[in-house]
Amino acid sequence: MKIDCVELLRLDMPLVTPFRTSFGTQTRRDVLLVRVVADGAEGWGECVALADPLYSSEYTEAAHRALVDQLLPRLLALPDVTAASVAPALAAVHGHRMSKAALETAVLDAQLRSAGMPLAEYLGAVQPSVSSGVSVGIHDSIPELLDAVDGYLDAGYARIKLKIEPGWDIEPVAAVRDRFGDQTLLQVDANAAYSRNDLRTLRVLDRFDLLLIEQPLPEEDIAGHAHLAAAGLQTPICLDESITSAAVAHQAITTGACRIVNIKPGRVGGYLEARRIHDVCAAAGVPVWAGGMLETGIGRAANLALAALPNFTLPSDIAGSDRYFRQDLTDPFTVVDGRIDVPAGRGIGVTPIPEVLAELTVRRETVRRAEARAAPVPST
Ligand code: NPQ
Ligand code: MG
Repeated sequence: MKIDCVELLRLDMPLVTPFRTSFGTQTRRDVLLVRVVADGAEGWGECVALADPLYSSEYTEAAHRALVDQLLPRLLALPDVTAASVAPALAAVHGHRMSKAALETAVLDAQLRSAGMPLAEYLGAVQPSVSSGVSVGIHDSIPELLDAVDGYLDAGYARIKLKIEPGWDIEPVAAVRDRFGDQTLLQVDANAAYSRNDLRTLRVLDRFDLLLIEQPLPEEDIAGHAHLAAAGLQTPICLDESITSAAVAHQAITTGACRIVNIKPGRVGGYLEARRIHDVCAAAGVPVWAGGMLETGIGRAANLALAALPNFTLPSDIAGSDRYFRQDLTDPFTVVDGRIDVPAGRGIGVTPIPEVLAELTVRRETVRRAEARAAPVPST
């Protein structure tokens, strides 16, 4: 394809309820969308970076700049672009995986819309719907947490994930087990809030038959996770922040750092690398599940396609639209009997609702082919 222009859109979306994790409380979503126009087709990608660099080093404003200053000039210099050519064209730029992922996804969406193929089919999906779990933030009190979990179980979610941090771990997990029983699928996510010295606390969590404990230690400390496992932590360790590529996933698995992998396409540079991680894990007998970054319907649609691959055997962090937004950007995704349907349309299968997009958009920037190259000296 020949890319005509790329549009970056910034949206400000209020969350239905504040979302507190070990790194802070979020009340709004600062969204960056990438829209690619190529050969008359359009494609959409959502950048999952947060407004501040608290989950990872990337953040929305930096992602926007990286796209305009570094990534788009490299991509638009190519005469012919396919999704497979995006990562190689951007490989010289270190990091910035969330920006790269958004751009690659938009190109892939445009390509698949032109070809008339759903993303799920392209990726190798084997299920028409995906098991939906919900991520439950840190609350001010145990009764408030139990009310929230009660509501999500009523809504049909197949699994509960509790966000934890030192001081909010054993008590909330014990309270949820006590109130909702041993049959509830339950796991925890620390977002790197613990240290190797916290083995004693983490071992207490072993008593609660958790599906997994997600990213207890810092992103860089992959060896520390292997150390925890070797020191006798029984609950499977799942890595999220640490897994930045298929090569890192392979290393983490072979060194005993994790027995389960959370896959977020944004974190690893796109859906093509995400599929490679799926394959590496499948070959090693390591189950995977789809993470979530409070995406709008645009990011959620693509995540659903990936989560329908065969080795996604644990419930996803892909919740219904109403978990996070009163008004989603696309037709809302809904949980029915604990599952969400994978979009069946071409490409990612959804587009923004024009009126909603117009209402939520706070900034837009268009980069055209000629502008993306070094500006030519005007001739007289
Ligand atoms: C995780 N997500 O698995 C992330 C991290 C996360 C669903 O738990 C605003 C936007 C706040 C995205 C907080 C879930 C967020 C965010 C946490 C993502 O670690
Ligand atoms: Mg996580």
